[in-house]
Amino acid sequence: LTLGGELPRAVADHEFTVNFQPIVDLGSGEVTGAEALARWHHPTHGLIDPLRFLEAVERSGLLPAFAEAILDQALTAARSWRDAGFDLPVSVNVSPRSLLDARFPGAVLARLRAHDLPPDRLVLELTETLTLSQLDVVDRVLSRLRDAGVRLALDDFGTGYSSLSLLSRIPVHELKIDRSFVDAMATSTEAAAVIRSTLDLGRSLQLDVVAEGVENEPQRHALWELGCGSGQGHLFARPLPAGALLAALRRGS
Ligand code: G
Ligand code: G
Ligand code: NA
Repeated sequence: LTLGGELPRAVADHEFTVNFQPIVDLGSGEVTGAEALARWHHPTHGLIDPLRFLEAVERSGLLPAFAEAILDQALTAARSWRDAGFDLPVSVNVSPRSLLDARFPGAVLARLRAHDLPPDRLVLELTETLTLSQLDVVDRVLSRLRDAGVRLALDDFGTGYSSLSLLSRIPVHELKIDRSFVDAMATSTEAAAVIRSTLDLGRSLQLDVVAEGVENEPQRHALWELGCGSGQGHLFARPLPAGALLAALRRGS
């Protein structure tokens, strides 16, 4: 990737934007939240997906500035929905490296105060790529956020090597079932078993469970029958700009 050299300009010129994918109640279809997904509006390459630039951002010294820009846009959106009468929590993806940065919790809590939002309106989505040797630092960072009332989710649950040991070390409020399992659940006994086990775990530990990548009605129905209350995916909506999501909320769709 040769885009790395352009990152300072991209941050300075606010070329990073965020789209929001609704999270819905799988029974009623009601929107119960939204996940912020970063995009790079590159002046000549157009819209670039995070998978093509996140690694470069994480390797650069610009991760704190990037993360703060994304968080700020996510909270601006949550504030605007709340002001319009839709009090939805917003979920923001966090790079593992941010969790090793002792300044991260303070920065997050300062942004919440700046937008005058209660901490429980923010869900931080963590991935399982954290290594156990880093857990002491990560634990301190996350405890500060959790104690302040910020909600934590384990993303792509079931795909990592350490899902269960991670869960025992880092208490979270929510598990997100990786879309690979939803995609395969109709044809793979193993995928369906992972989903059932995750839902059991969620019930035992009183965690919310959200299914990702729900693309069709049979998947929605099967998940609902298994006791999965929430989901997101193309069946409901693709990631949308904040204003378009608000318009959809106002239409009631
Ligand atoms: O929306 P899309 O399919 O392009 O997202 C690809 C991946 O990038 C997703 O797995 C998502 O978790 C990750 N991602 C999207 N936005 C952000 C972000 O703001 N920060 C981090 N760290 N990851 C993100
Ligand atoms: O796991 P994570 O939250 O990082 O993944 C979010 C990614 O999944 C985003 O890139 C988003 O665009 C993508 N996505 C969202 N809904 C669907 C879907 O229904 N099907 C597929 N294939 N991808 C989806
Ligand atoms: Na995510």
